[in-house]
Amino acid sequence: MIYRTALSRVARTTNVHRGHLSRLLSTRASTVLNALDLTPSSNGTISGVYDGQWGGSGDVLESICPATGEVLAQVQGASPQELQIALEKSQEAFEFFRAVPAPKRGDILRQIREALAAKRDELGAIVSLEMGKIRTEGVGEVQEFIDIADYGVGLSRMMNGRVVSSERPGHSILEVPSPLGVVGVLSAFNFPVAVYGWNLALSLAAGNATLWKPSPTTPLTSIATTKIIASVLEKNSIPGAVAGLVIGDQDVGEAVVQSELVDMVSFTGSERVGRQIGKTVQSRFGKVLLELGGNNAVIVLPDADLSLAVPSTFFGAVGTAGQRCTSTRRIYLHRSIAHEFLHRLTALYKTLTPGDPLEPRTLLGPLHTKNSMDIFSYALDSLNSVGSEILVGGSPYLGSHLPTHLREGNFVRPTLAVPPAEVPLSHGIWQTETFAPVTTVKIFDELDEAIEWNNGVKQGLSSSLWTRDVRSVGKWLGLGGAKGSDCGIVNVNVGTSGAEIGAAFGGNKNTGWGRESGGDAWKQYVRWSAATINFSDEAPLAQGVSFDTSSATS
Ligand code: UN1
Repeated sequence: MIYRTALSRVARTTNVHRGHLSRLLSTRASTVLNALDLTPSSNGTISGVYDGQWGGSGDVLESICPATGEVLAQVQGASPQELQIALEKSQEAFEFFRAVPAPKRGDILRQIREALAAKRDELGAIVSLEMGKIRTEGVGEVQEFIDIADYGVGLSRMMNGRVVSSERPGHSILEVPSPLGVVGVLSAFNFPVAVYGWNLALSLAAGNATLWKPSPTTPLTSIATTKIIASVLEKNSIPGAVAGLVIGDQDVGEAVVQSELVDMVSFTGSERVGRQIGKTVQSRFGKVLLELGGNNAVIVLPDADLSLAVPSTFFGAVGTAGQRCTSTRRIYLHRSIAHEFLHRLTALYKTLTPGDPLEPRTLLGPLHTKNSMDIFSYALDSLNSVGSEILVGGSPYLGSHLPTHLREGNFVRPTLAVPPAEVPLSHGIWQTETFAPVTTVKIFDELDEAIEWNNGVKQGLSSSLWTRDVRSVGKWLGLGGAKGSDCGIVNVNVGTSGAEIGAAFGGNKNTGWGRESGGDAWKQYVRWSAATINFSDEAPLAQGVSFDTSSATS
């Protein structure tokens, strides 16, 4: 219940530390930071490097609260030399950890799961404070880490290879998974806990060392998370570099991507950066796992249950202030229900009011950065330039429209827009992923047409169909070779966002083809070898090849 207390004292400030850079922090923020032991050292900064020991002598990054504009802390990231040491320690940690039996690694993960669960609300609060998502979603993403940790504990006893029949007598073939090495995780601001959790849980169960380079704008969340994990590793005498942390800007990320010491790079972020990372890692024949842009569509058929479809689409479009990779960007409505659907949806939009993400009743938090505000404004300019009808929203909140303590926050009005029917699908309005709550609407007459629009963008992450008709469902899922959605996530009567951890998560096409989280995603975190074993007294060749050496030796 730290939030209520924090809010009631929001105007008060406390002196958070004693160093020469001492400054005042609001009680709202210091309550959240103190609960996670995030206190600056004597030079006024918080250490942003962990490789078994905490350090950080590189660039100083500021963590800024998106709701209030308050500087929450200064974090000192990795210098080039510290990064090199962290990479080497990751390698050493891997050499140790690979020999720990997988179920024992699972036991470590179970303890990490327990430690995270014990701090779930506190970690959720730092996510809300630093990233800006509302409280239930902040806690929800810590829950997502807990869930995938459970999954990883189970996996640690099930990461099995196979025995394959050989065509040769007295032979057998094994497919053997072995730990991969060092996995570099470059995560994005929008899921500063869960996406790292997806990677760490699988990587750790598989016997790897993981080095995390989080978004430079959510450093406190990553430090708090790493502290919890480090305490478990240290208690079990496991090298801390099994779950290392290097905070920094682009240069630190690039160094991780380029390093031959990193066997796999798992990157979540923009298509532009992902394309570059893919090339760089490929050029040194490393493995790469990409989770890039989404441009997710909802299709609503005449027989859809609108009492479910409308609120679910509302959450998909405005939840996390439109900053999920899986957020709903496009809504395709059948002509017969379009009017009713939009009437109900705009009514819901109009109930939204901006608020402090730490306050339990808030549904609309801020955008993460000022840059996100520019992205929002740019999208609106494009929509207006083609003469779109703005059904609701259409502008940022001015400071004077906001409660006093949120005046510096990055708040915008979630927007629903209907571009003119003649604007082609190839237009940037339809093709560009806008990482903000801007959703475009179009009317269709035939499901095939709507599926074509769904598939007619470069990205291929998530998609939803609302219907009760099994024939439409079969087509949408592409059953029997039907031309359905080409996305990695193809939902029916469920919104585009909010996937559970059980299935593999990821997208096709420009979304990067990566798969994280559940399903068979773990198979990417190991190296596979095929081992043919001959336990006979003959040495025949496969495919009946005869290579007669008798004349050569006679
Ligand atoms: C992301 O936006 O990068 O499916 C991840 C969802 C969440 C994860 C989103 N479970 O919306």
